[in-house]
Amino acid sequence: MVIKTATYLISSPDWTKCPKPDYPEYAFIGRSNVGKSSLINLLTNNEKLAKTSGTPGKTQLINHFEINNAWYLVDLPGYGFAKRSMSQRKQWEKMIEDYLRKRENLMNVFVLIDSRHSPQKLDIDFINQLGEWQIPFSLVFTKADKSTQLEVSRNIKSFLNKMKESWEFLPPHFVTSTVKKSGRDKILDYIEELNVQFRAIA
Ligand SMILES: Nc1nc2c(ncn2[C@@H]2O[C@H](COP(=O)(O)OP(=O)(O)OP(=O)(O)O)[C@@H](O)[C@H]2O)c(=O)[nH]1
Ligand SMILES: [Mg+2]
Repeated sequence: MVIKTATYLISSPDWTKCPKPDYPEYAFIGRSNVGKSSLINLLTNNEKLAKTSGTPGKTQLINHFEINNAWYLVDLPGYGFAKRSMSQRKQWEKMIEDYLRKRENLMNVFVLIDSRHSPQKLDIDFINQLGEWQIPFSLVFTKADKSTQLEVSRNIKSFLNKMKESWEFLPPHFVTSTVKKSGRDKILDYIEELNVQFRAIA
């Protein structure tokens, strides 16, 4: 898929303030600092579109971007950010749960996982929660440039093995690096397929 236009639309404190759900939508979520905003910039070929930072907790609201006047990308604040108070964490949970469960045009959630680490409980718990809510998702293993290929494939394998303990079918997965600019085409092709499905059911 060719990205012709990518524009920032709005940052919303909750799902009721989001744009009209008339386009298929794709949200990016994962641990703080895993690279959600950077991945959105890689996909859209625009390094300045979503705000990134070396310090976790940069993205705070539900950020909508409109692509090709046809679909939405959504940048979400990350989970597992240690410097948040309990009440901020509860607020995050409510905002995210409501958005994920109520957003009717949400076609897929991309859950980002840092490819440098072995399976983390926080990520597995979040994925199991998505399962309970029956929200379609796929996995993106990020920062593949930061370790060897062998290490990355080992971590992916053990993550998928961990998932097999509670999942009968495994979701699609992608591997990305914003430094090597890799993984972009496969994700965009996948989105394109889902856009076609959205048009068929709309
Ligand atoms: N080497 C490398 N660094 C990356 C990659 N993706 C992201 N980063 C870096 O990781 C840091 C965090 O990136 P962000 O895109 O801001 O992460 P985020 O998940 O949006 O973080 P929050 O909004 O705080 O939840 C930045 O310093 C990025 O430059 C990657 O593929 N490779
Ligand atoms: Mg961010």
